[in-house]
Amino acid sequence: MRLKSFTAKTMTEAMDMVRESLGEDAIIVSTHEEKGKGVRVTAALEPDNGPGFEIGGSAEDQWLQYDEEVDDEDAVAEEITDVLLRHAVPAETIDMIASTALGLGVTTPRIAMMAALEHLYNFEPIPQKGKAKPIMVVGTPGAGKTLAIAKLATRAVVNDVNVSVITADTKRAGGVGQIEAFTKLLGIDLVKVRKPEELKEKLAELTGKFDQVYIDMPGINPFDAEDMRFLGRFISSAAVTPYLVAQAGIDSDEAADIAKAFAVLGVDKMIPTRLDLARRLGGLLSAAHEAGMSFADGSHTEAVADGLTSINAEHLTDLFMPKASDK
Ligand SMILES: Nc1nc2c(ncn2[C@@H]2O[C@H](COP(=O)(O)OP(=O)(O)OP(=O)(O)O)[C@@H](O)[C@H]2O)c(=O)[nH]1
Ligand SMILES: [Mg+2]
Repeated sequence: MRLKSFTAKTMTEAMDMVRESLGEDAIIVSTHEEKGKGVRVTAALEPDNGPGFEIGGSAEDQWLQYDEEVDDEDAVAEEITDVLLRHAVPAETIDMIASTALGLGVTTPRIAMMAALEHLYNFEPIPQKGKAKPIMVVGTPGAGKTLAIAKLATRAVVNDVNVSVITADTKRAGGVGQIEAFTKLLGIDLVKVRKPEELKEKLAELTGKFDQVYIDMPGINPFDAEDMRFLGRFISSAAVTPYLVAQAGIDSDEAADIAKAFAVLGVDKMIPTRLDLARRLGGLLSAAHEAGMSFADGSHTEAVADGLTSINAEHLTDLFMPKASDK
């Protein structure tokens, strides 16, 4: 089975392109709105059903050769189950993903996995250009919040977006210094706040002047009521979009409990980090599933210049089932 992506101004146009090129049997694997560009639909088709397949084409319109087909849908579900077991995904989640994949009538494990993940999880890449609400990163100590802010601010500066960075990590020794090292390099002033009221005031000042404001928060213990009250006051002090910075590789139950605690404060998107350091990604699926978190962008390296990567179903599938050429 092969995949093809179509980009058009509207969903109807993109669907027409899918139908024209692949016929009525095409399976829609994913749909994404791309700001300024339109809609991108990725569709797949069993080779038996399609016109002659050829590898090649332009970058935007390319057949991608994925892993081999297997005998039948049961074999697909088995392969997906094996992969998820290796990633320490809880049994219930495995059943959910495997049965969704089974219902698709697809015989290529990677495609089935991708379509199942697209169907079951939400993906909301962090806006890269244009004006968005201030972005606040929250999470447990050491999860990768400050590095994520440094990556986001760097990407914004490279894209000519006028950015400002605020830190509320002002109590801990070295908290300010760490983010300041990045903002200095980028030539951005660092604004320090201690209290929610100060954040509100500063945001009122900065929002008109800057296209995007990023807010770095101190590490929070989600099981400590005092910590959570502190964070809750910051989140509700102004119209900000909070993102949970969630490190990959931790136990599924633990990851789900952490995500659920932050979800209570209205956090519903997450930035998985340390994807390069983790061998088991079950925790991320549990956090997404149990706390209703969308996947935003992910961090794969400790190098600021490498930035964050927006996560979609295909990308998530790559993490679980690397393509043969990546192995
Ligand atoms: N390899 C790798 N290292 C990472 C990644 N994200 C963060 N780190 C490293 O993890 C450590 C902690 O990252 P920080 O960004 O300081 O984490 P934090 O959440 O701001 O920590 P606190 O402010 O202390 O709560 C640093 O050494 C980072 O370089 C990642 O995706 N990959
Ligand atoms: Mg930090």
